[in-house]
Amino acid sequence: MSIWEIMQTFFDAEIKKMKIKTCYFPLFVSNNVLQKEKDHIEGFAPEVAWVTRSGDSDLEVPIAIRPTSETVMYPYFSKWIRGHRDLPLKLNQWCNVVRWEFSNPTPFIRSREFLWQEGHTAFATKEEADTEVLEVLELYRRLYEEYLAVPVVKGKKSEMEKFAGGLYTTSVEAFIPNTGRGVQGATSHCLGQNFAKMFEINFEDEKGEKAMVWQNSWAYSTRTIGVMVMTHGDDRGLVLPPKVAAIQVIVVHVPYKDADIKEILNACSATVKALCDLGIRAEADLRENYSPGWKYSHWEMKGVPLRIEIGPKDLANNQVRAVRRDNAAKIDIPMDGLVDKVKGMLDDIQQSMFDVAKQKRDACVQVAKTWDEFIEALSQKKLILAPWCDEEEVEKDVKTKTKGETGAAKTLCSPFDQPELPEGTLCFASGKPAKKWTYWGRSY
Ligand code: 87F
Repeated sequence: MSIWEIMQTFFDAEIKKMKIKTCYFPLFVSNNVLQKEKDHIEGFAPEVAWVTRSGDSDLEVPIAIRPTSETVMYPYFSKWIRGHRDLPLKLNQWCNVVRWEFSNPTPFIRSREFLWQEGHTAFATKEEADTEVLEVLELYRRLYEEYLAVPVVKGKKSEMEKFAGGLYTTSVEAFIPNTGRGVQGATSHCLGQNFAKMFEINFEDEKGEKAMVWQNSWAYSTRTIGVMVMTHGDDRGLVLPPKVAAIQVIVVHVPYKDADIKEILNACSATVKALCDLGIRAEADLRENYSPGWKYSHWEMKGVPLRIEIGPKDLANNQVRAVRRDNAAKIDIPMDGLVDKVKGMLDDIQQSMFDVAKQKRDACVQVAKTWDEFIEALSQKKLILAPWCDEEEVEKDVKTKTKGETGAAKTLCSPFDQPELPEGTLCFASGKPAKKWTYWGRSY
């Protein structure tokens, strides 16, 4: 839970700078309002969970549990927005949602209940909405890259993969080299005026004329944690980036038969205090009923970025031994200047975890210019960058042709950062003129 809390603290402070207000709407959705969005939730309907009973009696009308809150919030947007001075209306709520997943629920990645933030905003102009979509997407990038040390690609979803209720969808996309799968990290949608029409969210503009609002919605969920775990974890367990680790440094005492244990314990406690005083999240594991070796594995499994061992020899030399979780490097650090040195090491771990993850991710990127290259790269679990004609029929066709036990290949996003597309480049799948470079792969 600390990981979530740390990310929440960062993100919440950032959106408050953007003047987004905190709100909370109910968990239960009446069938009535849910049906308002009928066209758009049609595809999602099987995932909606319903409360049908209380105690022994059936409810007169079943009540849905929110899978997302458009239908809960937008009736109020319609009431609250009257004139242009009521705009922009920018709200965010932190809550849980329920989606009854059938295919392969996976902890954190695809679970039936998850935590998220959902931002819902309304503007007088499309320009303001467009700007915010990208501002929020940049926060998602920072969350992944600066906090979770996970490299992501920012880009635009295809028409097939976008949120059907919106105008366009942007996302940050991660890739898991071990499984060769892409994973959508977070989305920031421009909804256009679709929901404004459905929910009658109108306002009187500066000229006194009736106008419709432009809306956005954006979310990241506890899936972020799953992506981080898969990116960094190894055979010994979790590996946590220091910035999100609840315990950044674990101090373990190493007793020897004849040594003065009191002195060692005191040194451990003093070390923890010195670190904590300067804002490092340090704790000591001074339990007598576990051996140092047992504790090492225990804290390694929990992903603690740095372990400090203090034994009689270290005391005699006025130093401690530090062991990094990410690369197992062992370093003796003099007691003098310990805190600064530890701070530096934590920064270094954070950076090096990102660098290693990026290097592994980049090594998986494969450019495919023809169908054969595409199929070959797919079989090698690559993150495929291919020139594409951007036609829905072609994406459908690729999906059909690549359907297998491990799922079909689909577009992940078209990166904002586009490599040069030379005149005359053809689509890898259709042979028509290519319009853009797009990332493809199997995904979670
Ligand atoms: C499942 C059941 C019912 C996704 C669902 O991405 C409805 C839905 O509307 C549904 N699964 N969606 C799309 C959610 C779109 C949008 N909502 C606000 C976001 C960001 C936060």
